[in-house]
Amino acid sequence: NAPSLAVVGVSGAVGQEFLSVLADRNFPYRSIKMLASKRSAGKRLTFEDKEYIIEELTEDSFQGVDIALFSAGGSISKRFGPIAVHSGSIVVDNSSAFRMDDNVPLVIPEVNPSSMAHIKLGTGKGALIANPNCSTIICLMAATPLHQRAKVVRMVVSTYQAASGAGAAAMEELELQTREVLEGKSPTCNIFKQQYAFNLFSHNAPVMGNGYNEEEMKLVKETRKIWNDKDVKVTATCIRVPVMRAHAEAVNLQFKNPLDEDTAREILSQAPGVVVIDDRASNRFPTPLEVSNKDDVAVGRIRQDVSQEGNLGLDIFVCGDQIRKGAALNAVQIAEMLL
Ligand code: 2RA
Repeated sequence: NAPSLAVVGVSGAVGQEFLSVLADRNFPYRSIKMLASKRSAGKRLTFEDKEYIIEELTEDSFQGVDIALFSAGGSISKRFGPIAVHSGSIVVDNSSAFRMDDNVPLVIPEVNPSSMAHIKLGTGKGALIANPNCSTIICLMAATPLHQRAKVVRMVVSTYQAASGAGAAAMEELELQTREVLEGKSPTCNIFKQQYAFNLFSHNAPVMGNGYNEEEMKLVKETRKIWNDKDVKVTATCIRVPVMRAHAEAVNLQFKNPLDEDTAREILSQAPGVVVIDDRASNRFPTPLEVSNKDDVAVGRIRQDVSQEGNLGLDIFVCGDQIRKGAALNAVQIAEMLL
């Protein structure tokens, strides 16, 4: 029979999108718990014509819960993920807390479904499944079908990341700053200590000793884990841009075997969860606005890399909704694989 669900972090942007995606996809459930911090506990919300009261997340929240969708930050996942697993729940965690744990599958359903094949509902045995970082999901949705055909040996990614990746408050501040600047006022800078409207800046994740920020190293490490390929060379530059909820990424691929752009375009047009927007004549290519609130990742600017010989290089441009396929949709698709 249908599983019992819990949504942890239900008040956040991704938490709300979990509910939208569950409803859109008619995900079957016999019950659903809305869990959040003390601050949100007690508030009411309506989901699928039924009213719920948001409950405070506690160590007892997971009794009888079959699948728990988490998106409440790494510290909440670290503390309550294992408790939920111990209660017998299968946790799909959107935080980075467990992504690189050897015994935790890091899953994009269209890319590496077999990595979670050993995890079954109804055994009473809990488990942890990690949702990859949004920029990783969006990139690999397009890069993987090409990798499977011609084997990527090096990938260079430049991201143009939306405000939503920094949370609902960042989206609100971007809108506020935009109004303020247009009205000639000085911008309110609470989330990012610099002007965001009409500006762009290196991703706000902490910068590490090697000069990369954590967002860039997630792309490097998560790609290797998801592709199960410790040798693939990946480098990335992640930039925050004044766009609301969809990431854009320029991806350069170097292959072991030749891959021409027409074959690449054909592969991508058949790829699940991907739509090709690649109209050179009218200069029409993927844009963040066009993919916002949509499930599919859009890919275009598919062209041979002129710096590589013999069709061993390809450049593409990818856009995907950060909150949907970058987080909530991917997590719900993982949950669907458990049904
Ligand atoms: C960002 N990847 O876009 C992060 C969100 N988890 O900042």
